[in-house]
Amino acid sequence: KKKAFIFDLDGVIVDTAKYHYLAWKKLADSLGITFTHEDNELLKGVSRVRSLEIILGLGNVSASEEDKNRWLHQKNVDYLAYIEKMDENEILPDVVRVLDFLKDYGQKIVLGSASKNAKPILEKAKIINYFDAIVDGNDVTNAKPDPEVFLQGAKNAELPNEACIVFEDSLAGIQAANLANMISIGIGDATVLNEADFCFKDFTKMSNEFLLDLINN
Ligand code: B16
Ligand code: MG
Repeated sequence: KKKAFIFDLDGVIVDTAKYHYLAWKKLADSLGITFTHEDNELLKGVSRVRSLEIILGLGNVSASEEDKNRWLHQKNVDYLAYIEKMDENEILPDVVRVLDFLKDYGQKIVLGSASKNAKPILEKAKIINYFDAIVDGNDVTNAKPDPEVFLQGAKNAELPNEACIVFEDSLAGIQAANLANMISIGIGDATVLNEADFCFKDFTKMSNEFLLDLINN
């Protein structure tokens, strides 16, 4: 059967969370806000604007719109400097095996990411050509757990929501997939992603037989 497999980007295809962290950390330091790796977990799958609000909240800092916009801009400039050097070596293990398998079976491959930098990242990783549709932070107004990004993905793939399978590393993303009536597959820690229909530590743990079951059922 024809299904659409919707991939989140950060944490599913590539590990850009470390670069987001470094860029946010620089800003937090400059504002005298303590920002740890643990705090960074709160930002996974969360939009850029919302991430800044969370960080300012950690330090009880209030700021004008003008300051916030300047900081958002600077964070992105710093983040872009990190991803500038990215290449296909940063694709997470077995992602390409899964993409190839799905392509071989004639399945649709879609990106559903909150990032406004998704396209350049897919280009640098040299996998943009796998995607039949790309929906990212530039296309949606409502952030996950709102299902907008995945609903738009299904629409662009011209398939009903029930024929979509979502791979996500954030709980907000799993909730968004569930709200969209799609099959939700967590990539990461099953105790965190406890609302997912299925969960795998990473793609190396996901067999071709499992993928075939998703295609056929
Ligand atoms: P940008 P995903 C999300 O990507 C990240 O997980 C999140 O940490 C980030 O703040 C967000 O993209 C926005 O990214 O600043 O590049 O627009 O996991 O939905 O692929
Ligand atoms: Mg993610």
